[in-house]
Amino acid sequence: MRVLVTGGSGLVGRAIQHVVKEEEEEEEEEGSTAAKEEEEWIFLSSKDANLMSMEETRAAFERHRPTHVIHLAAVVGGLFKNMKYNLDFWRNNIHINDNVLQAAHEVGAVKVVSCLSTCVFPDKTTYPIDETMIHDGPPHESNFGYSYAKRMIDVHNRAYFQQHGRCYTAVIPTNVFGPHDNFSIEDGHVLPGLIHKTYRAQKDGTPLVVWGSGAPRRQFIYSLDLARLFLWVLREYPEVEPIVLSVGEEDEVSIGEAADAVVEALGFNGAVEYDISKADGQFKKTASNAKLRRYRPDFMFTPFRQALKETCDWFVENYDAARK
Ligand code: NAP
Ligand code: GFB
Repeated sequence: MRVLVTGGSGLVGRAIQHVVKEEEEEEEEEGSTAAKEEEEWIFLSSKDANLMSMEETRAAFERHRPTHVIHLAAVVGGLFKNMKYNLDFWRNNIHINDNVLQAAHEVGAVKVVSCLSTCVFPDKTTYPIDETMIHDGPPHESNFGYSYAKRMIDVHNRAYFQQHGRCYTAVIPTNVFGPHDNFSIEDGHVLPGLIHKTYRAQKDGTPLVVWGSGAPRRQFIYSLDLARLFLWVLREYPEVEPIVLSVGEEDEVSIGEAADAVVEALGFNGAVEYDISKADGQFKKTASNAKLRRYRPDFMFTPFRQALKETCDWFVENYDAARK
């Protein structure tokens, strides 16, 4: 089993690297080498190949000839970057996904696990959202470029199965956070953005400014939990149909509650203000993890506050090197 991970240098890719290494160390301690001998892992970054180019994508896949692929590479960003660049999100991601899936097929990869996102679901919907509802109506207008490009992966997967019998599938994670995230205030997601802003506010003695009303609600998944679930999907999940990877509906928090948790994790003691001139984005995208629970009833998610504390500690310790 030779596993090629596209986007291996990003938030989720680094988490998968961490979990694979952890597993190898555990096996070494137990004196077993079974999985190490069975699995070879290759992590790609954009420096190895620009996956927007079919030529470079094909060359990378021919060089490594993976039997299995985890496809993470994407143009990714938080609400505010999505609102500015819907065209780029659409075009670049469509090209990357088409190139990667076709190159995987050409070298005979038997399984590909790609990555969607709960923002691909319809904006006007009933809750909780589940895997059967991906194509039921337009996504939220703030990120329609990214969302439609991601939805098309599901079309690719069903067509590769129908025409070629390939088991190319996708996972649908909720908002992800963790070490090695993109902590850019302008372009990143809410948690890394708030962590960076709180760190700076503490240093400068200024208020923390949370964007929007704080009312929208999100389910957050820790990148290391997501990485563990990714490995299970790669090794064991048998379906072409996608699967939501999410904490429970009861673990959804408001942006205001998430900001309070960041303040607590970083021990910030200044004022917290809300800038309601900034967009709120989609109000919520509450997803059901019932399908995941049918397969993995005992999977333990890291408690949100513990995962957030670990992420904040990582950011403080790696401030100079962190992406921001
Ligand atoms: P990330 O940290 O921004 O990482 C993106 C990865 O894609 C990096 O490894 C980057 O390589 C690579 N990449 C971007 N453009 C590329 C190109 N043209 N050619 C080759 N590689 C390219 O993103 P992430 O948060 O880990 O996201 C991973 C996956 O999870 C994505 O498919 C994303 O849509 C999905 N997802 C993320 C979230 C979230 O909240 N973050 C939520 C749901 C789903 P470099 O490091 O070299 O730039
Ligand atoms: O993570 P985020 O940017 O994206 O969160 P989405 C946006 C929510 O957090 C909005 C509020 O309600 C914002 O008003 N917010 C508060 C902030 N302070 C901040 C801040 O400092 N930075 C940011 N970014 N937001 C994204 C999609 O949606 O979800 C992407 O646009 C992607 O395509 C991702 O799929 C998972 O959850 O709204």
